[in-house]
Amino acid sequence: MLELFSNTNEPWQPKLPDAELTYYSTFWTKEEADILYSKLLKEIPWRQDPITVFGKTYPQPRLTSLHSVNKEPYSYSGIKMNPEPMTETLERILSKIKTVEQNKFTSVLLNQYRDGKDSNGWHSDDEKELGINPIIASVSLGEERFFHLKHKKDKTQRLKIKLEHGSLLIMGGTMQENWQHQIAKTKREIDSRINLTFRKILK
Ligand SMILES: O=C(O)CCC(=O)C(=O)O
Ligand SMILES: [Mn+2]
Repeated sequence: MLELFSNTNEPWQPKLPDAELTYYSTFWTKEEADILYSKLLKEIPWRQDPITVFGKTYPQPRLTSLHSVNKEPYSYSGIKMNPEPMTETLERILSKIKTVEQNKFTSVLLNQYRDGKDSNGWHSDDEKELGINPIIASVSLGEERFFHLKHKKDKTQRLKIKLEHGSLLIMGGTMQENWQHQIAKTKREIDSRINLTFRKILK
């Protein structure tokens, strides 16, 4: 009887130095996540911007889109993104996140990894527009990919988390100051994945 009523969506909170992480593996059911995935694939004005890293410019290895409740731009890797408005689907996702995290998110950056060749290199979400110790809520839909994490100073501290379809990962504390993360390329034949990171972008 007890098992019948046990909460299968208890968050997982790994004990990490200098970071706070909370992972909900099935924040959305498979059915809900399937709907959100296909809506976003169709509705979002996906684009591929050129990025400049170490003086060289090439197409970003994934598609992106920025949406916001305000007009504040967001800059990273030499790209300045001006936001699109929020959509009904994005509002619906955000209102469910608010049931567990009351941070006043203003914006969401979406990534579409079309296949295993698409990736997101080592970085921290530490742009000045995010302020200190930002809280970032990261939603995963579609193909599972590994989220790699490494501590900036203590090289013994590394981990990878499989980000499942319909999952929610909340990054907080001093995580962006002390850790980097990436989505590495993979040679596996895989389908596409959509990631949404809700952020509070300050003026
Ligand atoms: O795709 C992910 O899970 C991470 C995305 C990310 O780190 C970012 O957009 O800053
Ligand atoms: Mn990031």
